[in-house]
Amino acid sequence: MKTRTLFFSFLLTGLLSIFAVTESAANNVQITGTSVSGSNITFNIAWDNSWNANVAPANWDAVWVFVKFQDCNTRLWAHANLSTVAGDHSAASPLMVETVTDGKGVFIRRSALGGGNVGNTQITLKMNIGAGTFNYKVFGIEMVNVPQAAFELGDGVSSGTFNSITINAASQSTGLTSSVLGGGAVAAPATFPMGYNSFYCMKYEISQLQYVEFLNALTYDQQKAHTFNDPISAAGTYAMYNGFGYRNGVRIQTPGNNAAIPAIYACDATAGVEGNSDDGQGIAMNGLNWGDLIAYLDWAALRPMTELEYEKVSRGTMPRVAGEYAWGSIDLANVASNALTNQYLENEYMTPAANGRCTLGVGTTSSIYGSVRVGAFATGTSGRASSGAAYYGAMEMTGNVWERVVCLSSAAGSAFNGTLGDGTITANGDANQNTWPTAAAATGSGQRGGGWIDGVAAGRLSQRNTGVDAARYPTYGGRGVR
Ligand SMILES: [Ca+2]
Ligand SMILES: [Ca+2]
Ligand SMILES: [Ca+2]
Repeated sequence: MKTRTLFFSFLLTGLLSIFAVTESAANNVQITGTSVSGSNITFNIAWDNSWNANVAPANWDAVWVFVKFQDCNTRLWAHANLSTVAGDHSAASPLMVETVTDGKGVFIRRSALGGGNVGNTQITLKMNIGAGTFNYKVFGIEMVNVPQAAFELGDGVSSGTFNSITINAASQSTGLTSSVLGGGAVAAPATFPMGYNSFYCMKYEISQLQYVEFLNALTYDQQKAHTFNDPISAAGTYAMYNGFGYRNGVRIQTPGNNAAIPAIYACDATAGVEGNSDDGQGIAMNGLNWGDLIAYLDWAALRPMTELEYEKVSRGTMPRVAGEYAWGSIDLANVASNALTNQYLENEYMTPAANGRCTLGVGTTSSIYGSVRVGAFATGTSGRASSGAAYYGAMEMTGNVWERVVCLSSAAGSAFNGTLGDGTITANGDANQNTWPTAAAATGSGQRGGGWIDGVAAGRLSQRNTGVDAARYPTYGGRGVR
């Protein structure tokens, strides 16, 4: 699997007729040239190293695209529903628009077998929103397709592992008992997403730029719920920590006004001027608690993954290997110190090029004491083991920041039925989707894959960490699925 990312930190604002359109880039997705005509929104999309393959893993990548619109009077952002009729949208070659039944976004992907960079390609989407004067913003998140397939669960040796069983169509349709699952798990009913059915998984952990874009679409109260320091704090205050910590450069560019006007956040890892090329836009967001993660996922109309889905995304259809990491082997070259080149830049990368590169076991004396750029191990020529890629092309499923998962540790976890986020969070900033483990208690959530400070065993594909933790912690981040 070849994946390589470049990051573009531009933020352009254009005035088109009465519409203000903000354009953004998340990871290396570039969305430019946005215009609105009636209910149609047109833009160009580009991203690097896209694929649609009929050889193993026989999947494709895609960009989950959703649109937010801001009422010019109330200044509140809302989620735009898109037409669920494929023929209402259009995409120039080589792309196609894949609609979803809830209309909360679309997947943009290659329409035919092929691979390589996708240059600026025009997309037009039909929105279903009422009349009014609005600003618009188009968001894009890179995803990998995870096809429907049976897969092996558990590795026989790792701490807390499930039993060595196969998850197949029958497992999903009938459920699994506690004794079949093993590992002290509670039973999984047929409604619990087990990873057998197809879904999409974010290619990368949530980046600092993506979190900034999320914060900047919230109200003051919602921002307050998802940052450590209040949005009213002075310009230059870091959002998640007191001071610059753990390579997290998200900070306040313009302070909010007490419970009325939200703050404006920016990436500024190299402190001084916000939004420069060396401001860590692509570094994995850290310091998130469960509530922060699921609010982001609800807002983006995604959902959290289950711990069984975590193993499917990572192992794919390959046979289990005792003690394996997300790249399917026990090769390990954890980057512990002083091997990070182009720090905070869009091409921050790790050396040397050995198999099993990952961000685990970073010590307190390291010059890298925090998460690194998502995709930092991948190059144009790297393979699965050298880039640390999971089977279907997702990156950093081992290490960097922990993957937060819905866990079969309690009834609160097994009740999860895969309800998708709907693009809207509460006035207080909470995710509010049926059966999701709640933000405050986090009961039913767990952690997979290890974080940058953890020992290497934590990165094992089948090691289960079922302890409930609702706190913000410097190695906590995450990603979503749909
Ligand atoms: Ca800067
Ligand atoms: Ca990770
Ligand atoms: Ca919601």
